[in-house]
Amino acid sequence: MHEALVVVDLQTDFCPGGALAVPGGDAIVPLVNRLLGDAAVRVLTADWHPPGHRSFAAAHAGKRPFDRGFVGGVEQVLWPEHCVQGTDGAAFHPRLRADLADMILRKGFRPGLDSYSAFFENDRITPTGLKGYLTSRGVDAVALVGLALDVCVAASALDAARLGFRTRVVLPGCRAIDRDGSLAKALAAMRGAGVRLDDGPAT
Ligand code: VGL
Ligand code: ZN
Repeated sequence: MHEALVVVDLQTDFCPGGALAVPGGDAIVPLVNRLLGDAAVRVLTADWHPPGHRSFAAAHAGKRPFDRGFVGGVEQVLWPEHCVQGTDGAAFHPRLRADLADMILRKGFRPGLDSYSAFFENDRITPTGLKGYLTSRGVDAVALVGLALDVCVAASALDAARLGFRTRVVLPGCRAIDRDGSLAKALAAMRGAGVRLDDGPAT
């Protein structure tokens, strides 16, 4: 059985200068490339929203980015417009070795529903297909890196653990948005779910 490396949303809009920049988001690229080179199964995910997606604050009258609102019946943060399908901001970071990917999984493409996890949409029911892909590749363990640690990486890790994959998050390969204590909360949730928080390879 194999471990898959899942690189979450390492896209231009989540890096400094992007529409929903994660502090230091681009600093993880060299380590992520190194891990990709060594991984048995290599998956990249991409946040991939249609214009006017309901997770954008601009799609809700009177709401501003980082206010809370309802998207597909789910209460969540409303975001600045980001990762719009086909735009430069939705492209992978230019130095990410996307050529090494076995599989590229797009998520968040349903106009009225958001998708943090690489495994399920935010309704917690609609699958992305990743579980089937990994299982059919003989994967029983998942290592995660990417952006943002406290949003999509954490949601993906929690689902991976819940689905029965041995799951670790390689912390130096991640960066967080960390608003209102979201990072501490995400780390506690992952620990509680049996996700290993890995300090990464010795440099
Ligand atoms: C993400 C906020 C909105 C992420 C995606 O990839 O962590 N965060 N959409
Ligand atoms: Zn998004």
